[in-house]
Amino acid sequence: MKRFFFFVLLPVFTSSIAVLAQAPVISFDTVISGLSQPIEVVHAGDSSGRIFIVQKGGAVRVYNKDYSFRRNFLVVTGISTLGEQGLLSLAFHPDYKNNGFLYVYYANSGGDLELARYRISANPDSVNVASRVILKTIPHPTNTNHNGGELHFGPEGYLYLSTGDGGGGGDVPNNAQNTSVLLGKMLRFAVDTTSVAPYYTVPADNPFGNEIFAYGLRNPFRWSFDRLNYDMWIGDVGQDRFEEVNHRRYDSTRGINYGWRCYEGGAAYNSSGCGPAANYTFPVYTYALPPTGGGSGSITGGNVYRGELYPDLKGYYLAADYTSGRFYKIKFDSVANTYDTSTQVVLPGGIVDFGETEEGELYATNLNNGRLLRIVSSGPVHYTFNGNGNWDIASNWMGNKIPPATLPVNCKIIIRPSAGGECVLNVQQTVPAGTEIIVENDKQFRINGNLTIQ
Ligand SMILES: [Ca+2]
Ligand SMILES: [Ca+2]
Repeated sequence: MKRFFFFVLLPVFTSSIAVLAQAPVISFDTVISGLSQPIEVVHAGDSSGRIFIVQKGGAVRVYNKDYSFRRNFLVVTGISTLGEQGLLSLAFHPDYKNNGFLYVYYANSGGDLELARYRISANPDSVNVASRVILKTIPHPTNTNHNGGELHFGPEGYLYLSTGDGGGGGDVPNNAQNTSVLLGKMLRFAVDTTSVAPYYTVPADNPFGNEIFAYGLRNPFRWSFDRLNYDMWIGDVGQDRFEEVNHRRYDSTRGINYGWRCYEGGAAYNSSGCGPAANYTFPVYTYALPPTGGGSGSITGGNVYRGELYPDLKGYYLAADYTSGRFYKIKFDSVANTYDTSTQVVLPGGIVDFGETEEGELYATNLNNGRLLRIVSSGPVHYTFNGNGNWDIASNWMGNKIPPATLPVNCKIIIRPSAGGECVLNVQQTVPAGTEIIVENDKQFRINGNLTIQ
């Protein structure tokens, strides 16, 4: 998110990116439009299926699983939206369903970085704005850029937050390497240990006795946990030469130094005060800025696809360049410890976040054209029906994808009736010979209509 508002042409830098994997071709379905600078998409993990869209200006909008608008969920006030500032992230407490706590991260009216907690009101679609408490304010003087950041809860219930290095260029104060400054870091907070201000404590095994969990980051604007295994994937926005993707397994991330400003990607940047290269953890993937063909500017780190609709896409980490619209599809082989990467341009650019729904389907937000986009794969589709109800109601299907009247080949239909009750399907459906129809949970379903096997 380095270059929202301007574009700099640099000399062409030739890279040698090997294209190794036959990744599925991806495209977008626009599912919600007319948003105002949507900067993040998240879910509440409360089995409601609702989709929450965070807008840079401070509003959070809540939608039903079928993309119909419910209402404005929250407006965060007292923020600055200059340049890269604004409301940047929202995370729901893992036990949100019971305690109603949610956390937001933004630049406050003075430009400092702030982590705050709210609580839901009696209306499940409306936050009690008077409930706001500030957990942490991190001084971020001088510059409006490089704020980070994204919030996620880890498997141990701690809250993780990525912060930018303080901005400008070159990290002149050397914040990212300074383990007593909270800029240019992955931070970690224990939020369930106290009910009094500041509503968190430092986890006992944080490596430096403060909120820092890992360091040496420049602008880790977007990052994620792999929902399968909590591997940490960080997109770190580079200076002038390289954008980078960092990946560590969950149990090998604490205390890691990701290198900035000693290194930009794998290349030395400013060696003043730096130790030997072995002290630093280098990215698993970098791309030159701009690559041949031109136009890259800022990486938006994404997620590993763990959804069910597109079996060929499973296990791929997706990231995108904000400026070029170039997507990076990285498949990590945990046995060989290798990373196969392929690229694809999906225009227009403007992607500032990837996020999952509760069921694990992957979405992206486009800051510039105000859209929520569902990631679509060219590979086979597994249409999965959940619960009980009508075949032709989109929200009964995983990813809101109803099988088309005539299915393409190589698809599966998975019927997953919920426990109890009879699954009745009102259906007019023609399926090619050889299509697998799988009924799970040892249940039966009854068809009203025509299910024609060709
Ligand atoms: Ca780095
Ligand atoms: Ca995200």
